[in-house]
Order: sequence, then C-alpha cells, then structure tokens
Amino acid sequence: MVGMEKFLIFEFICLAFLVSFAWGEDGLIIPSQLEMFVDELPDMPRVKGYDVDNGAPVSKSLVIGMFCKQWKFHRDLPPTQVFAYGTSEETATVPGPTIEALHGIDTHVTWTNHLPSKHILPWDPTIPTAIPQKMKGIPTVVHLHGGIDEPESDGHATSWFTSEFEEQGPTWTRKTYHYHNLQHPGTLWYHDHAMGLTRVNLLAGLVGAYIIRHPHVELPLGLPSVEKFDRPLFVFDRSFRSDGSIFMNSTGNNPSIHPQWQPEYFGNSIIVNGKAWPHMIVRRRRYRFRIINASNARFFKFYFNNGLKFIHVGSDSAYHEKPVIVNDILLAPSEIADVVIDFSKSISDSAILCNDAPYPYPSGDPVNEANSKIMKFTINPGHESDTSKIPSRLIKYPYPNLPSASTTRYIAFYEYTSDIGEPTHLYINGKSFEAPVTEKPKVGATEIWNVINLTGDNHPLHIHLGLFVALDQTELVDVDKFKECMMKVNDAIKCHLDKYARGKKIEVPAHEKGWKNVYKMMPGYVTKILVRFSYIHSNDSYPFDATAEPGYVYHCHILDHEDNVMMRPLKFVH
Ligand SMILES: *[C@@H]1O[C@H](CO)[C@@H](O)[C@H](O)[C@H]1NC(C)=O
Ligand SMILES: *[C@@H]1O[C@H](CO)[C@@H](O)[C@H](O)[C@H]1NC(C)=O
Ligand SMILES: *[C@@H]1O[C@H](CO)[C@@H](O)[C@H](O)[C@H]1NC(C)=O
Ligand SMILES: CC(=O)N[C@H]1CO[C@H](CO)[C@@H](O)[C@@H]1O
Ligand SMILES: [Cu+2]
Repeated sequence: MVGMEKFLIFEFICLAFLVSFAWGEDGLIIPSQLEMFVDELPDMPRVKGYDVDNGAPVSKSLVIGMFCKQWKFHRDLPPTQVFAYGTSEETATVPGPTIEALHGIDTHVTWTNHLPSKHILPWDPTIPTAIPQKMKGIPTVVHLHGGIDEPESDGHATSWFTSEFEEQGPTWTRKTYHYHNLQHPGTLWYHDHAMGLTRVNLLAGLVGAYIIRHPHVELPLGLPSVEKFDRPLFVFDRSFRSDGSIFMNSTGNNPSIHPQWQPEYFGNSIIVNGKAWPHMIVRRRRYRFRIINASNARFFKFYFNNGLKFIHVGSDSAYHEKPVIVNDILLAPSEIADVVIDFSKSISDSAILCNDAPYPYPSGDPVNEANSKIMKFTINPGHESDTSKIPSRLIKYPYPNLPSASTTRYIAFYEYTSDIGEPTHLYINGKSFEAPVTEKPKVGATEIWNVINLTGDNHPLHIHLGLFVALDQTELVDVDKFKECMMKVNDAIKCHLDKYARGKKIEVPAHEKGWKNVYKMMPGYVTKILVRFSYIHSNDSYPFDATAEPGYVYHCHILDHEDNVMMRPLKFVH
C-alpha cells in the first residue's frame, strides 16, 4: 500500500508521536469516581434526509462535517476532546445527529472532514493503514452500516479523504454520497471505516444513527412512533484520564511487532448517547429503543434489574415477523436490537438496565460493578394513556429459499500469534486484505457461507450490501486436528470439514432468526448463513451498478480485528 521509504519516514514521525503520547498510566479515572445516573440521557439532534415540497417528500442534500471539539461525558469529568459529526461545529455531538430518511426518497450527503492533522488517540502505522502522503490530516471515510447502496457511496476502507478533501485514498471517487433508501425500513448507523483507523476514529466519536422509515407499512403496526417515544440508544465503553481525555493504551500487546495495536479495546465506563451511565425519566407507557452497540470489542447482555422484559421487534436493520419477548439480549459489536419496553408493566418506580456479558466474550472476565450497569430509567407515577400497541404480526419478508442458493463458500477465521503467544494479526481465509479478491458473487445471488471460526473469540461477521439469515451453528469435534490441517492446507473441503462438523448444534435464538447484517460466529463452530445480495422486501433489482469499483468489503466487526486485518474485498459480477 505504501512505498517502503515513505513508510519508514512515516514510522519515524509516528513513533515520535507515540512517544509524545506516552501518558502516565496512573492518571486514569476509575469508575467509582463517577457517580452513576446523574446525567440526563441526550436525544441526539435529528436531521431530516428529505425535504417537503407542497406536502410531498422530495430528496435532499445534506452536508455533515467531522469536527474536533470538546464533549462532556459526565458531570464530574472535565470536557473531553472528541471527533464529532454534525451539521456545524457548534451542533456536532457524540454520537452524531440521527439522520431520518424516508423509504423511496434519496438522501445525498457530502461528508466533510475538518479534523486537525494530529489524532487524539494513538494509532499504529505498522498495520495496513491509510497514510496520507503529505502526512497531513486524518483519513476518514463514512460507511452507512446496513445500507444497500452503490459501491462508490459505500465508504470503502481505501476511499478515504483528509481535511477539505486535500488528499484521497486510492479508491476515492466522490465527495457526495448517494443513499437510495429503497430498502426495507429499519435502523442503520453510519461510522468511520478508514483503513487501519476504524478502531481509533470510532473511539474518538465518529458514529451516528440513520433511520429509514416507511410510514405506509410501519404506521399500521401501531408501535410507538412519536420521536419522544422512539429513541436510538448508542451504547459503547470508554476509559478516561483524570484530565477528561479518552484513554487508549498506547503500548501494543506485541510492541516489537506492532507498537500500539492491541487485539481488543475495552473501556471501564459505559456510555449511552454520549453520557456515562445516564438516566432517563420515562412515562408509564411503551417506548421503542433502537439499541446500537458501537463498542469496539465489548459484548453486552442486557437485562433489567426489576424483571422488565424486552419486546424484540427487529434485529439489525429488519423487522421480525412476530414480536419476541425476551428477558435478556446479547448484543455483539455493531449489532442492533430494536425493542419496545413497556414501562407500565414495571413493578417499581425505577429500572436499571444491566449487563452481564463476560469480556472478551464468551470466555473472558466477568463484569464488575461498573460495567454491569448501563443506565437508569425513572418511571413517572400515574396512569398514562398510550395509544401505541404491540401487534401480533410485524412484517413478513419471504423466507430464504435454500435451493435457490447458487454458490457455497467456506470462510475461515484465523488468528496468528507471536513467540510470546500474543495475537499479532487476524486474517480471513489466511489472506491479507490486499490479496486478490476471492469472493465474487453475482448481483442478485443467494449464497450459502459456512463460516469456520478457528480462533478463541466470538467474531461478529458483517457483510456489506448483503443481508443474511443464520441457519445453524455446529460445533467442530476434534477441533485441533481440523485446525492443524487448515493451518497447512487452508481448504475446508480438503480438510474434510464434514467429518468434523458433527458436534453440538446451537439453535439460532428466535429474535435473531430474521434478516441480519451482523451475526456472532461462535469459536470452535461452523456457522451456516444464507446470504442474499438483493432486496429482501421486493424482487426489484438494485437501482445502481453493484459491480462498479471499488466494490465492497466483508469483515469482523470487532474494530480492532477489522483493522488488522480481518477484512476481505467483496466484488460483484453480472
Ligand atoms: C497497556 O498495555 C501493556 C501491554 O499489553 C500492558 O503491559 C499495560 O499494563 C497496559 N496498561 C494499562 C494501563 O492498561
Ligand atoms: C457491542 O459490539 C462489540 C463489537 O462490535 C461487541 O464486542 C460487544 O459485545 C457488543 N456489545 C453489546 C452489548 O452488544
Ligand atoms: C419474488 O419472486 C418469487 C418467485 O417468483 C416469489 O415467490 C416472491 O414472493 C417474490 N418476492 C416478493 C417480495 O415479491
Ligand atoms: C477450530 C478451533 O481452533 N477452534 C477453537 C475455537 O475457540 C475455542 C475457544 O473457545 C478453542 O478452544 C478452539 O480450539
Ligand atoms: Cu473478530
């Protein structure tokens, strides 16, 4: 990607930079220094992705910038320097504004970069990284997660650009992105996707929600739909220093190989809509929450301390056929749970949203006091009239047709370790990101992907453009023998996957059976998914050329893995 001599100069500058960033590790905030539930849950600014002309919605062009500014994460924490999306520097927030789009109405967004030349977090030039030749400016590029859009507007990792578009990555084509909004209604989110910088750019604050509404099919459902009662909840974890700055360890787990990169970022404070352990006063009625997990690596298992249940109406971007009532929800990074909570059923005047997922998931440390709590709801006493309802049927999309699958692929996840047994990098199918593209589906195709996890971690797989259904997960028996063969031969058929894939089967939970764009790939299992590269709600073909350059990608959504480099190109053919 980068010429060697350039790389060396750059490394030198960056190392100098890293040294200047070698903060004392002592000035860290410990969570007990921050009182819980003192800040009110913000609702991020809403920006309409359409205009109204003579009563009819028409397409709209937005300009959304990325700004370096101060943000208060907690009453008792000094302001924190962040990177924030917004229509202006004054209104920029973490997370950014919620873009409200309408089905069938195009939204055009010019994403502008106003970031300084120095990053606020330590990054690592030794992993494949977007590096501007003039060494000026922070590369950024915006991906709309869950969007069904043309390759030129998909935010390809190498289509990055720096401040004022001064420099551009090798596959950059345009300033203004075109979102067709022709897909099924649901919750999407936008976030940075620059090569090798995704983990730090998101940690710095570059995330925001994007909702596609289709009033004609959604209003008859009767779910809470007024803005006040239909709220995105962005959840992520961060650590802070006592001066308020975001703390990210600047020493890698293999510093002689990668000076900074670590396989997983975990923060000790839980942030919802930009506030640490916020609280929200709610009425005794139903609310819809679109819970977006924007952690780098933390999984969450949400439940209520007072037994309140979640009525799961959608998963990632798509509605379920029927609501599913659950006591807890396991959310992997970048997964979305679209739920209704009926506070009129609360037996107490407050409810604490809790978390008990070990980290790393599933085999890591148990949660502690600080990361076991997410936020608090205080429920106003008194009866509340509530005209919303939970319909018995939501939206039924045609179920995937197995025999229509034209191709079966085997996708294996590998982790490589150094002499000291510490992870150095992760690859999909044993291939670097630059290795020639191997996944070339036909536009409109349905395919079976067998995803084989040969690592100790649960990796949330995300495929751009396509949607998929998880069919089943089967444990691999004699996994060490299979892994040995795979490490040598890297071919699941030659290594007789069928002989090993005969252990325990894990049923996909009811609330995750629908169309998804991220799914958790269990360690030591082969997960079979059916992927569809077309709309799920209609047989219309895409209104754009999906075979155009620069194509798409698929990757693990643990951002620290994606950056180093659990990501592969995905190109379409006719
Ligand atoms: C930072 O990472 C290094 C290397 O893994 C580790 O030794 C050190 O304890 C970490 N520091 C903190 C504050 O977590
Ligand atoms: C959030 O997403 C991260 C990575 O994308 C994942 O590790 C974490 O478990 C998820 N947390 C929740 C609550 O879903
Ligand atoms: C798409 O076409 C198939 C086969 O012709 C049909 O069974 C299916 O219902 C159609 N789907 C939609 C959403 O119209
Ligand atoms: C095939 C393989 O290597 N599987 C690994 C998956 O992860 C588990 C840990 O959860 C390992 O024990 C397996 O060896
Ligand atoms: Cu991963």
